[in-house]
Amino acid sequence: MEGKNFSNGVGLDRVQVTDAFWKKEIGLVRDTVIPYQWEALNDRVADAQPSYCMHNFKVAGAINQKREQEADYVQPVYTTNGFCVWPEDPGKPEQKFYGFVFQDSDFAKWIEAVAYILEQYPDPELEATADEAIGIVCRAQQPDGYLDTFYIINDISKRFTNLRDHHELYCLGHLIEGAVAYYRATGKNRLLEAACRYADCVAAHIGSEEGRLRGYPGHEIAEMALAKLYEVTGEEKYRDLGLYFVNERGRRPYYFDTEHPVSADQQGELRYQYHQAHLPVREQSEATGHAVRAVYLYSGMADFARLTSDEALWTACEQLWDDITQTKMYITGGIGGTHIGEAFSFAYDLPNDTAYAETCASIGMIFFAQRMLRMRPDSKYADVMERELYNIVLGGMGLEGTSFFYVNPLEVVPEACHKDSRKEHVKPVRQKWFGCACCPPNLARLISSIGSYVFTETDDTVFVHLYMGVRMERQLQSGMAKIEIQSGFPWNGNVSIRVECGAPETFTIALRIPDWCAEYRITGIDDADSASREEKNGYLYITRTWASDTIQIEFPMEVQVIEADSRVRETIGKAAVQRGPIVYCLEEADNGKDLHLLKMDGNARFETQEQQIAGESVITIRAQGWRQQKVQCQKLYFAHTKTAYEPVSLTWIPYYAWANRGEGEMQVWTRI
Ligand code: FUB
Ligand code: ZN
Repeated sequence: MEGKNFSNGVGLDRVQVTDAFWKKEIGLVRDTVIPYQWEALNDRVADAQPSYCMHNFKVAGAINQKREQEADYVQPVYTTNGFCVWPEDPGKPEQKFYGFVFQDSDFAKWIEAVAYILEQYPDPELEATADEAIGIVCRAQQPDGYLDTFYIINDISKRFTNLRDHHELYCLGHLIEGAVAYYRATGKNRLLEAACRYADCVAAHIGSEEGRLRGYPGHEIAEMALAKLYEVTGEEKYRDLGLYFVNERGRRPYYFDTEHPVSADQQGELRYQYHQAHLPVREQSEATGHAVRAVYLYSGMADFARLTSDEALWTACEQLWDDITQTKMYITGGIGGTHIGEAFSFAYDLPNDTAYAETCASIGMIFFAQRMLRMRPDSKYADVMERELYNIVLGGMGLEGTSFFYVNPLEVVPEACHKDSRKEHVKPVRQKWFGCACCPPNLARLISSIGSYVFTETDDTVFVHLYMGVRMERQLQSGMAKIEIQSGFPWNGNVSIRVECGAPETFTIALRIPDWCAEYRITGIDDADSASREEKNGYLYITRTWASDTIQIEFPMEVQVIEADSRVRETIGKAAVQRGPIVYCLEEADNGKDLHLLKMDGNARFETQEQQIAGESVITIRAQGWRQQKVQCQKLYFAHTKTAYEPVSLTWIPYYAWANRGEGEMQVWTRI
């Protein structure tokens, strides 16, 4: 692999977010989302679907305690289909497991977000709540390290019998991610030890050694989590377990068939695609199946490609990346064209009104992009990272921080969501919480750690992938250098970078040139001082001797009218509006009902203006367009005559800000 000069991440211990836009988002996570989610995990949010997450840990802990006290204690055994919401009063049967089988992961994602916040904003009260929660979780752990409340409560003898569906390894993965983050933030290792013990327990039961189950996770994430655990502990056993999971997937005979014998008519390989288990991973080049699972797997593959310098694994990752971004990704960055299996559809099948585009899947794309960037800095990865961030990630949460989208459509007609069961998954307004609440805490952990996505670095180069106000420190031979970025993103493309070195030193700063920017301007570097500049793979490399210098870059943010490849049937004859990293949409609140009757003019004068949406200042776009006039006709069908239009003013708002003014129509793609 190209010189193997891989980059390192630059974590929150060295990056401080100073950006007004992102500080507000992080503040929302700290002050609103985290406390709200803690209430949700404890089932204290009125009118929201209960989580039962902490309830389950408490029950599992009590069962543990009882076992210790009564040697002949008999565990409760319940019939379950894996998604057990019990019909009885949830207040009474304390010893039962409630909710989805992966409910434990809600805690893990919450504690991860808490950790990122504590790393940036020490808060003894929040830390005490977190420690208390960790105590509840750790009390549920079995003597041999097993830690999944579903089986601890229901029937521990059945653990590891349904790796395909029962998410024990998914919960392990999230637990590791949360535990590593908490350890890094606080130095406390109680949860990290619990995660290591659970990983050890899994390794004792699953693997290629004689007598172990040759299984792998039905829902990926343990792969990338184990890579992280290896990097933080230095324990090769965690690297080996993660790599085993990656290598085992797709091997024949299919492991899942040993768990779930299939009838002859079910033998097709299609069903393995759901789990990305249809082929050994190095032979995969098309993204298939459940979109979140897929991108979590690809992120783990990228980790192991880097950790083991595995060229074939890298090539597969790159092909999968290109397949997604060139044929299966919405303009918003959403992935997963069909709600059936929450999955990728076939190439170019990107319906707007039935899109799945799960929030978690876009977060997974950011993980994937970050890992690809560490191996080979190419702006194609960071461009997508930015697209995901400013559109799906921000849009996944209400501007107030207490309502969320799971599915992120590009076109909504509320009546259709209410009356058409094919669109049941599409919600016209954000929800307070979900029974299956994977997305909200995923958003919290991503937004709170956003500073760690800005840079990667090698010995001689600092790569800037995202533009936001940050301060970063970098060790040089002569001491610490400070790099400070100020940026007007996402509303204007003015960026200034100040470098302060103790003594002059030569190194490279590589700046991403965003894909939406045709021409940029750079000032502040004196060309005569032999600054070497080179554009490579979408980055401007500036190599010079830095002392105390400031450079200014301007990436002009023009309004762009975007068309899709003609193979995307859903968008033929339509266009979308984008400005800088922000994709725009039309909403009923500004443009009236029946958005499908509106038509835009690609050559119109697009004017930008600042506008308040639900108390938040955003830049909106206006242009002259038309509204098709209704034909007053008795019949459903009639002979075509000239279509009549009336001129109207069209107003686009940032996609991320939609559905903050009540229920109404929305569309990203408009007739042109
Ligand atoms: O299966 C766990 C999570 O729930 C998945 O990542 C989501 O897609 C949802 O199915
Ligand atoms: Zn989700």
